[in-house]
Amino acid sequence: MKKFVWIIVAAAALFAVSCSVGQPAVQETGKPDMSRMPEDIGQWEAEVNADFERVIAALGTDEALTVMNEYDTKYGTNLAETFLPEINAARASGKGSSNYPPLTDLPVNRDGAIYLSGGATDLVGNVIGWVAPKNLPGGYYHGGALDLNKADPNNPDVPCVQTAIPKGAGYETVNDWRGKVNVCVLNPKTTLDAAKLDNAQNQMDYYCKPSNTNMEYGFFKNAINIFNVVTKEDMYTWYCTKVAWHVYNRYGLDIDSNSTLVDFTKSGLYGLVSAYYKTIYFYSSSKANAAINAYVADARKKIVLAEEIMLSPHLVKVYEKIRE
Ligand SMILES: [Ca+2]
Ligand SMILES: [Ca+2]
Repeated sequence: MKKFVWIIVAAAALFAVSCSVGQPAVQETGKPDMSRMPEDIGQWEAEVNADFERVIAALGTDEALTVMNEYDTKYGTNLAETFLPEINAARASGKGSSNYPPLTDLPVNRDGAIYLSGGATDLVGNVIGWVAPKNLPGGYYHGGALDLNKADPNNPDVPCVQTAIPKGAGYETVNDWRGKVNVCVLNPKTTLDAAKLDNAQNQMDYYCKPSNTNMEYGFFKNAINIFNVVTKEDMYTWYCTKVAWHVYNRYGLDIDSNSTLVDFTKSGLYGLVSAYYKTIYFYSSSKANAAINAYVADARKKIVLAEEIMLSPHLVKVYEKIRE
């Protein structure tokens, strides 16, 4: 009888040890036990962080889908389903070359005009395509600002639109823009001071000129770290709409409307961020939602996206072609 009691005590002790070590508890299926709060929050968050970092590192690579499927299987999320269209779109296309006829009526007549483009078949395999929310007709995510003094009416292949290219800040040509799927042109609503605008464009030229390569293309600092969104004020990491914003910022106008009409929940970035917080705070939906909302509020201020520029009160739409 005494021996039997000892066995029970030993079994209970073993059970207690197995419960307190190795959190989060792993079920027989190999999945973490997400039916109750993790006992060791620090260890749980470290594990999720490590798995999520793998997802982020795989974005834009051939492994992305596999890594997302693994994450989904482990945590019950649906990253792969959410991002499959984004990944396929990024794979299917080349850089901004559509099969549509060139937009020969594209206006090139106003210094400082903002050009925006969008359209699924025009999605370049870069970050901005899935970061940008696309709520408005046109699905705009790409942008640039025209320096009319650089344009040549007789040569549409002259670099004159300040935007971002693989080296960071750079130029696109009129022909580049004529070939895009969906395009709109926004002019400054008021007459700008020509000399002041030229000065702002010349300052931006310092970064856009081909010889300046001391910079990088990107939306996040340190590769694709979604928790380190590059600020508008940063002068090293460039994406297209940030270049256009800088021209106007130097002039003295803030064309980032931060309009609440731009719904960040309609972006790939939001999908990633919410999947992350819903995993790490699976035990508290209010904690997860608070973290997601805080991220969006912070990102909205730091980021300047095409739709935010489109809704700027400083600009007025003078041309638009939506072909898909
Ligand atoms: Ca100019
Ligand atoms: Ca913004």
